[in-house]
Amino acid sequence: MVLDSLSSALRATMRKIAGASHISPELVKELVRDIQRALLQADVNVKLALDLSKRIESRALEEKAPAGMTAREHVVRIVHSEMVGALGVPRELKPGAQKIMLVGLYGQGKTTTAGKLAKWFQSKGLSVGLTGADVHRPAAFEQLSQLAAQLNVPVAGGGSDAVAAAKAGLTELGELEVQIFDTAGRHALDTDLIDEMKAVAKVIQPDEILLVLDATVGQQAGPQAAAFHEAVGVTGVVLTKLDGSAKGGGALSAVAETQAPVMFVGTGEMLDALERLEPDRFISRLLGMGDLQSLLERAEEVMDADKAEETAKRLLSGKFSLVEMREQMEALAQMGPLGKVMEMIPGMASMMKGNQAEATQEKLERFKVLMNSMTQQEMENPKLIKRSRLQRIAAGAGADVQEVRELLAYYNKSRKMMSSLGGNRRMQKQLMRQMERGELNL
Ligand SMILES: Nc1nc2c(ncn2[C@@H]2O[C@H](COP(=O)(O)OP(=O)(O)O)[C@@H](O)[C@H]2O)c(=O)[nH]1
Ligand SMILES: [Mg+2]
Repeated sequence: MVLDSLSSALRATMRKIAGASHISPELVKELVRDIQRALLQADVNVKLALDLSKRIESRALEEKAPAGMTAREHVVRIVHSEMVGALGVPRELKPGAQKIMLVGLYGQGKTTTAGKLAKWFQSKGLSVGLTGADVHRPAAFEQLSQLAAQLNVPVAGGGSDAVAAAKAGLTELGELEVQIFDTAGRHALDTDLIDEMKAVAKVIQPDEILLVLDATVGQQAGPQAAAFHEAVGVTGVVLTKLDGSAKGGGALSAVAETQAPVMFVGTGEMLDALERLEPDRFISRLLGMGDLQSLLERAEEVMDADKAEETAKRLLSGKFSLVEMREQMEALAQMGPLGKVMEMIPGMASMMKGNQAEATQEKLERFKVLMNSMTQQEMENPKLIKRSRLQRIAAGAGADVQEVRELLAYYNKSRKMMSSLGGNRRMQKQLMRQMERGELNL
């Protein structure tokens, strides 16, 4: 795994979420601090790290988990999606015929990447040719030729004139589906280099101009990407030497910030050490989402049993406020159409006539809206709801007072049913057993 230390710090943080019994604001703050620290240690720009962690914090505190997702899982998803977003919009090379020109400064990994890309396209079943247009370093053509021999792909170019080398590639290897052009670097992006890149690009007419950048420069990769883009218009970036570079996070995020898509990362000197950068999968691996998923699921089993028992105890002890009733309604809603749920409760099916279940379902939806305009105090102690409060609640939900009365009547009926169950020991036991088996979810 590339970005080892960033990954292990983030994984530890994510495990904290998965293992938490519940997500409190304090926990969210702690997680966000952990994430910030991990990002800063991986050389991610301070402002970016702060922005990112702030967004994670406010979403984790404010957004409600969608139905069917637990709060813990939801927070994990938020971290994941924000980090994917920070990697920018993904782009991939088309898997067909094309001309690719590689540009970049000295020693960034252009020639190595030319070989790696050749191998990558080869593995997709495409014919590949390599052209060496780096005429500044005597050994450059020799290096490319060796890679070509290793891969068993034809090579063209060399000599002392970059434009002539590019032309030779076009004529000699023009029949091949994928043509990769390796070019010369310089110590800096000077006018000499810009002129040469432009002249060579004019001849090649490449479909892609990929900038090869060494990730060990860290955040400096950002301005470099921007400058190359300004000079020749790069269509994508290959970030090399991400293996073992503590500054990889800085390079990756800084380039992503320039809007230039990072398409591949180099993860070693060998020809197969090239990975397509798919933000979604990349971040999943960085956070250890695979392991996390099973951790979350296991936690789920434990929590559910705990929660069911707690609810059952509370109900049977006679505590049944609107809070419990809403929980019950939500649990019912998650189980599917009410008619089906009712069939599962002994004695209930025969009590329901015709489309009564459907009507009830609609009613419950309305009740939820009404409850949303109640205060926590009113939810916990419905007795407080007197005339003036009735009016306020109705107005807040865009309903009339009659509907709120209906809700309270329904609540009173449910409460009586619950307390009569409370007095019936046999019924209690059966209820508990059904809950334990997950057959009944009050
Ligand atoms: N560890 C590691 N080394 C790399 C990677 N890519 C290139 N290199 C090494 O970086 C050095 C310069 O690479 P080269 O392709 O010659 O760079 P160029 O001058 O841009 O053509 C060589 O020693 C390569 O083996 C990579 O992804 N990881
Ligand atoms: Mg080279």
